[in-house]
Amino acid sequence: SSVAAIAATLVLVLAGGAYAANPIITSIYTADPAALVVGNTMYIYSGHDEAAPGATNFSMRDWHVLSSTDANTWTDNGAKLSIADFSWAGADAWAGEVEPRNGKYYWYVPVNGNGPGWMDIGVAVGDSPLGPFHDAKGGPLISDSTPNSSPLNIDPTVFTDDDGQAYIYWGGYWGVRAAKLKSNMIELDGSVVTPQGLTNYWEAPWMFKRNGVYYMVYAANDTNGCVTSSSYACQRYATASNPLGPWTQRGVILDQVSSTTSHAAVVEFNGQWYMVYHTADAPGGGNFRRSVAVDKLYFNADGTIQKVIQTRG
Ligand code: FUB
Repeated sequence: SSVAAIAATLVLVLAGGAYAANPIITSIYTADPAALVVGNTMYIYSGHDEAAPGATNFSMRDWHVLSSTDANTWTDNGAKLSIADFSWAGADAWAGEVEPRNGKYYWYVPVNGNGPGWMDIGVAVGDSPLGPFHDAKGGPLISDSTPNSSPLNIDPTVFTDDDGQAYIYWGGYWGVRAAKLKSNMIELDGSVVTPQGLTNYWEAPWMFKRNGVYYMVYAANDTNGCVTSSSYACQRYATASNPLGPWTQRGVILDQVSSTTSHAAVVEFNGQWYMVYHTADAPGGGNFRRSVAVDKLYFNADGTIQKVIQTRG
């Protein structure tokens, strides 16, 4: 009833969890958000779902940049990077992330590299958070030379430590990998390692540091208190005292969402922490027609993270 709806809204407002309008953009379907704060603006680098209603697979060809100065009202700045920007790629503009360095913005993206394997990771570079961006390498940063090899080279997340060393983490479908990046941000530095302790890892790593602690947020698909079916995913997080681990898994911070996939970013903006993620909640939405949502995230005094309350509608 409308009385119940008003009461539910009041409860959320009083709990401090109310949030204006999820999904944040409904003019297109958006997915796989990565957040970046530059000055007074939060940018979300998002995928773009173009699958037809009822489709049974992804149709993703470009990435959009969303922006806001209050984490409440969002602008879609349009497609700022596309498969067509990588001459060596042909499809599958999956989950990317932007990392700044020396006044440039490096956009790491998984794409179908048209090689013997399936997914490669490329990197584009631009002079501003909104680009324009162009292929920084002319070929993959990480390539898949083996058909159907596991883990897939998808979902890169890049983190720069206080000493200036940058790290890249990636991988989905049973595995995560990590490596150092050279200061040019477009070459791996040293060997690829397998981080330990990211229990039930499935895909979508997101790395950040707070009060000297390294945090890894990731999609997990275990049915042990996390999801109702392994077709779905929740967001777990782990902490470490070293950027390459080993990690200690700390719990679930986002329950299963309405889409089968779950992909999140955690960011501090104007003194408030947020989780940015996706759901199937938009009108006409679905597993391949997803939409980005934003909700507040809270830390406990001991550095652990409270479960995010999904505000819907
Ligand atoms: O959007 C395509 C894939 O689905 C992403 O790479 C994964 O993180 C999952 O969201």
